[in-house]
Amino acid sequence: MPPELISFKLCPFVQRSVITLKHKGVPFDVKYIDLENKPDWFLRLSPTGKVPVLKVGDTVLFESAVINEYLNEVNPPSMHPADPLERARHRAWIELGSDLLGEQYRWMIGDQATFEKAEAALASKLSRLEAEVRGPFFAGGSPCLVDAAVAPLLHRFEILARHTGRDPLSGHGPLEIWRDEILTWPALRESVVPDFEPLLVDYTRAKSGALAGLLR
Ligand SMILES: N[C@@H](CCC(=O)N[C@@H](CS)C(=O)NCC(=O)O)C(=O)O
Repeated sequence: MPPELISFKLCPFVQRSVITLKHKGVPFDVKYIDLENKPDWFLRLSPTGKVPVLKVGDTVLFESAVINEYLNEVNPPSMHPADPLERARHRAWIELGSDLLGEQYRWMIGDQATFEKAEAALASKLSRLEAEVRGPFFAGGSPCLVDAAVAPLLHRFEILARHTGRDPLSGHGPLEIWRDEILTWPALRESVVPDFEPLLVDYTRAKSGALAGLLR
């Protein structure tokens, strides 16, 4: 039986796991849920009440970074470095990727004060990330788990920049090069539903934050 991914169409954490599944060519089933109205079966399954959840037989996995580690281990070749220290360093940057997704969400939906605070935090953390990117992918010529973890962030910035004129990646040259490479990655292109872009824009507009005011 293929693994089953419990998903929400706009969740960047789910997207991380879809990218890994697609990159590794693993067949899987998807079940979408409404996060505003979580079904009882989902709440029984998920200890955090959050997506993604990956069901492998009767085993329930949660937390996108953990799901990706599992998928990577059972579907070689590995998207992690062989050296333990280097692997640990990659995991640290995956953690920063999670933190950046939180900042991006606050930037996307927050009121003016929240938006400005998030934008300042993004500028500082993106500068640190920028210094680590070897290019064109995070660690060189082929995608690794850091790419899978950060791709949803770069993808959303690219879409929202086209619709608002506001781009936190602007001026971070290595990140712009990385984003452009990520956008051509087949696993990224196949990781979202076909109407992802209008859904993301509508979601941003509906939240009525400072960024929604810049939508054109
Ligand atoms: N640390 C979690 C974060 C997952 C997460 O925040 N998922 C959001 C959707 S993008 C969610 O399910 N939110 C529902 C809720 O918090 O009630 C992971 O990496 O999987």
